[in-house]
Amino acid sequence: MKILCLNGPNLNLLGQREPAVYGRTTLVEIEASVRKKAGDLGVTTEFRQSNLEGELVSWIQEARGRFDVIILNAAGYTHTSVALRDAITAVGIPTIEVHLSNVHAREKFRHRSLIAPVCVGQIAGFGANSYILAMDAAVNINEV
Ligand code: CA2
Repeated sequence: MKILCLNGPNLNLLGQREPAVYGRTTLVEIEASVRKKAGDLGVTTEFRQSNLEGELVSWIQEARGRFDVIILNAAGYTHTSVALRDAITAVGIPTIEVHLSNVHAREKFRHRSLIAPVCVGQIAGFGANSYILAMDAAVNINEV
């Protein structure tokens, strides 16, 4: 199984700003823990981050035929992006929505996710561990 883990805007700042909301773990450290988990599960993973909506759309499109599951923290684009939602629908790759914070316990505008209806499910509120939980969900995706 090949898992593509995509991260949206500003997640490159993790660990440097707003530790009270997002914790002190950096994205590089999250990538390392996802890689270790992939090794433990016997799957391969690719981990990317972009601040550009179009680049995320292109990566989702290019995943067709190359990846079995997408783990996506679309960050701020979660709440705004019709383009990301359309890309997920177009490629038909099972996608798991991930958030570090519990978006439903935060500002109202974060309660709405445009991508949630086209994802298999959402994991939110477990900090960096949300990604590890998503890896477990990914390897069992055919059981859903
Ligand atoms: O909780 C999450 O994972 C979010 O996807 C993070 C996004 C936010 O817009 C979503 O509502 C929930 C924000 C990512 C920005 O991360 C920062 C990290 C450090 C400093 C500032 C922003």
